[in-house]
Amino acid sequence: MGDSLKPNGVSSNVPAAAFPSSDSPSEIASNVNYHAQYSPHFSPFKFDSEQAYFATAESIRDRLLQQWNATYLHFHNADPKQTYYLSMEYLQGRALSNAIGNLDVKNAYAEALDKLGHQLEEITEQEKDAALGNGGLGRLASCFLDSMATLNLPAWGYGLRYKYGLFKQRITKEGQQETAEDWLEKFSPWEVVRHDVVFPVRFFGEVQIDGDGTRKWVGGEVVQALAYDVPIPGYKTKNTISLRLWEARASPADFNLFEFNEGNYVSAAQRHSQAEQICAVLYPGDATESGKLLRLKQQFFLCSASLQDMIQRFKERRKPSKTWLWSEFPSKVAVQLNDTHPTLAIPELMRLLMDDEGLGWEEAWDVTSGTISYTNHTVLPEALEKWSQAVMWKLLPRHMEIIEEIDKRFLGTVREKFPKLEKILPSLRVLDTNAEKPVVRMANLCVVTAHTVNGVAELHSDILKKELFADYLTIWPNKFQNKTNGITPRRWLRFCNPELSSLITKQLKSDKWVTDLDELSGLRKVCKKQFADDASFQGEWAAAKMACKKRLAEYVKKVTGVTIDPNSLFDIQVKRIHEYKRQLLNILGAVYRYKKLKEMSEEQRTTSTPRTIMIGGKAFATYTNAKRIVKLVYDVGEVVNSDPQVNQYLKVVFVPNYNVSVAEMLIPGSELSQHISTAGMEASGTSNMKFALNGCLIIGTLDGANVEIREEVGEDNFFLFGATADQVPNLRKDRENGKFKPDPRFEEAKQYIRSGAFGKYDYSQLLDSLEGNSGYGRGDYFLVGQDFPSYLDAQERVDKAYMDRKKWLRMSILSTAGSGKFSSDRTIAQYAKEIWNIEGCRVP
Ligand code: B1N
Repeated sequence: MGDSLKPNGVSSNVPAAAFPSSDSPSEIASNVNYHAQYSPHFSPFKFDSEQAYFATAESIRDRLLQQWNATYLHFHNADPKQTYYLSMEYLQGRALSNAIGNLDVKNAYAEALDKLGHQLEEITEQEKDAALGNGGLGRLASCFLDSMATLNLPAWGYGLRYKYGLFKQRITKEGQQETAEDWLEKFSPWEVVRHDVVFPVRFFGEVQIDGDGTRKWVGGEVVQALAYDVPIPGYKTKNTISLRLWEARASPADFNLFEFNEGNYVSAAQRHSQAEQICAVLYPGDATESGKLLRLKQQFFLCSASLQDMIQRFKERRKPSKTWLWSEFPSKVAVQLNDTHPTLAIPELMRLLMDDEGLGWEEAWDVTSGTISYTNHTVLPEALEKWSQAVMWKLLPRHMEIIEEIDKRFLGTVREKFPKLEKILPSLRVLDTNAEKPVVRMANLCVVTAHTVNGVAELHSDILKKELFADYLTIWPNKFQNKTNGITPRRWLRFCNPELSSLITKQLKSDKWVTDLDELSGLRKVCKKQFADDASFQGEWAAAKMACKKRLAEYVKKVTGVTIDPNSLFDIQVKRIHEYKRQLLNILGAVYRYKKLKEMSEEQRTTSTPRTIMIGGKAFATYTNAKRIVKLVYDVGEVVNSDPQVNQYLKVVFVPNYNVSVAEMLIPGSELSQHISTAGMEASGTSNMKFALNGCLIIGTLDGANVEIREEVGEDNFFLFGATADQVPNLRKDRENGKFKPDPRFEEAKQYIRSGAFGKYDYSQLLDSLEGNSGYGRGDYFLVGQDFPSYLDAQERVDKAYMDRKKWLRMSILSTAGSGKFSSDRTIAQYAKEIWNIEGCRVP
């Protein structure tokens, strides 16, 4: 204080220096100070938290840039086989805290910022989440990038640079309201635009046939794809890989200066704004699709730009020898399709190889199928992408020719080699020509082309083999694999839960678990008989959890105004709102609990287990029932939380705007989490893994990765309920035949809502979906009523277990101890070995 104003706003006597020569806090402070002054983004003389965030991010970026360039050069010279992960979604969350953690400079930066009058935590919270994804599928892609970098794999991600990411959610009395998420509002310090990396991407036009019969795609409109690279640092390694995000730019020639000069400003810029619309918004659906032309354009834009880039790099790295063959391509390049969203990579690679590089069909086909592999993430029929052939002929005429040829050749081969399949051939084909509106089935195109197809959890992969893709198994018995999903232990334990991390490291006498998560099984020792009384470890475990719960309680207070008691059981369900995920089962359970608490005497109540139920997640803007569920949770919370008879024993909170950063706050503070989808419908789930890793117990169905989590943590440490996947079809039939007898408790809970106990809003349409035998939006397709009694029974077991503090802590420790399998390092190592055939390439 008392200093005169300085242009960088820093009021201390820290000098400004461009490159820190060591990790000492004073050198780092000088470097941050340098950026505050010489990379200005704000008016001078200011150094508030926001300015400090940008300057700190730029200081970290300097370090990343050095490692990043070194990694690029190393890969270029070593020329290993490289994987390219193609995904329409990445849910990166915040980058600063993650980079500081991966670079292992947290203490140094905390001290440096302290010298500059700031707190590291308050600075990292300035960052907006990069939310270029909807949910699990996008977050998986981001966890995979972290693991690829940490395992030193030569692998890159490709995606789109959406201007607006996933919408921001506000909760009011009316329910959910969406507003645009302008994550680039004040620019992102993490992206580097590569003005030299630009590729043309064509849409529409027609196929021109030359005299020699060669075909070329010409005309239409051409949009430029410009590369923005985001550095992805590995944990305690120099390797820093790239997430390359494409942005759509119009060609300068598209600006009609003549029209502009005539005063027709809007039409002069029309082609410009059309081009730029391609990357304007993330498609906000999760597990549901709709045939939007713009979405198809986005998909093709990603595929075409990425493949052109890969081919250019392949050629560049081969230039010195001058003798190389296209047949070598699959031994240098692996392309992984994250669901069917980037399926157009298949016909686009065929086109580039045949029309631009002059390969014949057979040769191009071998290269394409040898390069591409496909991951399926859902069996929900409405989420299986199908594109209208008519739309495709218009937008991508050459690709439709190629798809027709793939379909034709597939038919020919099957008829020749598997004549017995003739009857079912129509369902196996890529083209669905019988439908009123002929479509291309993207999943079938992937299965027919890719050398490997995988599901994302054992149960899901079994369902793919037994149901969705069963008939392909005769043709390709070895094509189908399982790769159980995983999560990065860095973001999801080491960084988001420092209290528990330190305790684990202390107990295991090493932090090796951060890169070898199976090491956590060492914690089981403290739960063995001879350690059973290790009250001190249990006490420390409880203290770590309590610290996280208190932090979470403060957060909940800040964003909702609701006071929650850190001594109550923190019970959380956070994920996209969807009927198959059954948030409705959760809230009906809460309603039943509330009603019973009200009916109890004061004294009876004191024996019940106090609970705080937190629910969060975004509903697709046009998904009416999902939005009604959000409102119902809010309305129940309004009544319960202000009921003085009950609110010491029960709170119900809707946590707004669930995203990666909010998850980092919620998960460490959780004690019970709900993963309660109708069996067979959730392909894997990944938050279940994050919760278990943080010592949170799961109440769940035998669905997705729950099955494997239960195996790993032990069945005594998992609150299981509900029908199994193989029972579901018959249970649905029973319902249709009027054989289902609802439990009175289920009727009571629904009736209580219908009676208006939670306000005037008419919930009959939502509740009607749980009634009747069949019919659209009726007949309880997701079997909430069927599973309700066993759900309540499981909840009773939870209440009892929580009362036995030692037992609960033991279960919590065993949960973390059994989570080793769910590291994305394990998942990615399996992809690398069993699908991509790539090896580590560590920067020396
Ligand atoms: O992918 C996750 C799984 O853990 C989840 O169980 C699964 O539901 C999720 C269309 C999807 N499947 N399909 C999608 C996303 C966006 C979109 O437009 C479908 N998301 C999943 C990771 O494997």
